[in-house]
Amino acid sequence: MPEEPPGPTDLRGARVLVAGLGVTGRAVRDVVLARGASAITLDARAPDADRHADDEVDLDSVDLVVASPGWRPTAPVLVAAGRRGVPVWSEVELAWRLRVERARGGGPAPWLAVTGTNGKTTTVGMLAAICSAAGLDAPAVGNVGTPVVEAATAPQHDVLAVELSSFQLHFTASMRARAAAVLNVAADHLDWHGSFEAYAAAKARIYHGVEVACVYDAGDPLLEGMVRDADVADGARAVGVTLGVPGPGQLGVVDDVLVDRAFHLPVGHPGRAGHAAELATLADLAHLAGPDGRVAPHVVTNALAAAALARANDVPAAAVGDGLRAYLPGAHRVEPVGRLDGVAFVDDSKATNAHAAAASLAAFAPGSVVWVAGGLAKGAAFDDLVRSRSDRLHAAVLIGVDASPLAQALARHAPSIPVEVVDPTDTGTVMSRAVTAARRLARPGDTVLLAPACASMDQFASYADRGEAFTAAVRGTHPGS
Ligand code: UMA
Repeated sequence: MPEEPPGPTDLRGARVLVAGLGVTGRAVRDVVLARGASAITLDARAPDADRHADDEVDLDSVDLVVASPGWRPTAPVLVAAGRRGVPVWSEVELAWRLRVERARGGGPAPWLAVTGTNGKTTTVGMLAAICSAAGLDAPAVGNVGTPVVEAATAPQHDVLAVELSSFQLHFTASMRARAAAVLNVAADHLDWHGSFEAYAAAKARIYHGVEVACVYDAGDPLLEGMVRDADVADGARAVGVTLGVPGPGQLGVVDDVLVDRAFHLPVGHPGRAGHAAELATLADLAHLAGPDGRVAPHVVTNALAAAALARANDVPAAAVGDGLRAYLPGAHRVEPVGRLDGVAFVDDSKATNAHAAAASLAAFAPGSVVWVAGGLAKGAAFDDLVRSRSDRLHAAVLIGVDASPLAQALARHAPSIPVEVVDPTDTGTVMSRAVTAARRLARPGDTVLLAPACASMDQFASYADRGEAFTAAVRGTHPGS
């Protein structure tokens, strides 16, 4: 089993440095104070933080650092803490250690954990809906928005559907999920992690100590290797999901039916090999179909992963279809936001990396997309994305501080399409100028698609803020439009 990191779990009297005072840091501060610790908050920008620069912190009077996900491991205060032997935990590590008994009894709520470059928010949403359909109090928490530490210290929950980013996993060591899934791993956040290998290693941490099932895409050798190498509890199983007919021990699809050959009968049952449980049909996902009326393959994979995690927590098969029908995706995920002069406008601001933008572009007809892209590139390259999706593009409008890697990829792999670069200097009007440029380039029948392939933080507070600016510009409600 993975080693527990050193540090106090009983926080009474502990002096905790809370690095970051955003959504995570505020929850961390409240919880540690409630547990009898003292807290010093450090944030370069939040005006109400106790300290605003690393050198204002006296590490001699700190027993524990809890780092928000946006903090890179190379931040000087984290490096200095590590050097002095002061433990550095993620908020997820803290949450795991402070879990409380469930009100309904039976120990703390188990965690069903999901990571992956793309699809994790959808998957925890589906998972929470499936568990709720089975009568469980099962919130979707973590990277999706609610800090894990808030949910883990609230006794009313029966099970937690936990979305974990690679940032959150980096400083997490003692978590042992009941079941965990890595959906996919594509290059992202390389500026934070330093390399693809380090990013993948952070994702693989989710499997450490898993009790019941490590869920993975059966067609992905990288994920299969992660599962093979994971140090799990005795009896934990590897459960692959596939869009094809599932093998023994897998979940998959047979004739439009999502079926379970992993959890349908106990291991060792004589009828196990010859049977499967029906979980749901593709019709249960019809409300999630893309603009072309098809349910995209990655949506089915997400549903299978969510089903596998729920089934690992003994959720009955019938709840899967009920939950999937009840699941509604959040805003800013391939969301149609308006139509002007025969041109559709679609907000997929949640496509914050090349992999997600590729999935988004694939849903549109060839030559029909005016692509609004750009932002903070996070060290990524866009050649594969543009090469594989150039057939979808009619034109491109580039926003953000990192326009040049995208512009170069377009010049190399889609030289004939017109590209307009929006001057990034006036942040307040960037989206209305982008929408104006896109309208000029679009022909009736085209779609203006915001699928930036980049993070939003260069010019917006979040991907949601970026999507809202796009919607406001389309609807003419933006002050700059
Ligand atoms: N800060 C510093 N110095 C630093 C870095 C940050 O002072 O070196 C400060 C910032 O001024 C800010 C605070 O730290 O006030 C922000 O902390 P944060 O960036 O960790 O953000 P939170 O508000 O705590 O939100 C985080 C997640 N953000 C990131 O991972 C960047 C949220 O995910 C998550 O919903 C929330 O915790 C609750 O778990 C957002 C995200 O963009 C949606 N996630 C990435 C993604 O999905 O791709 C990983």
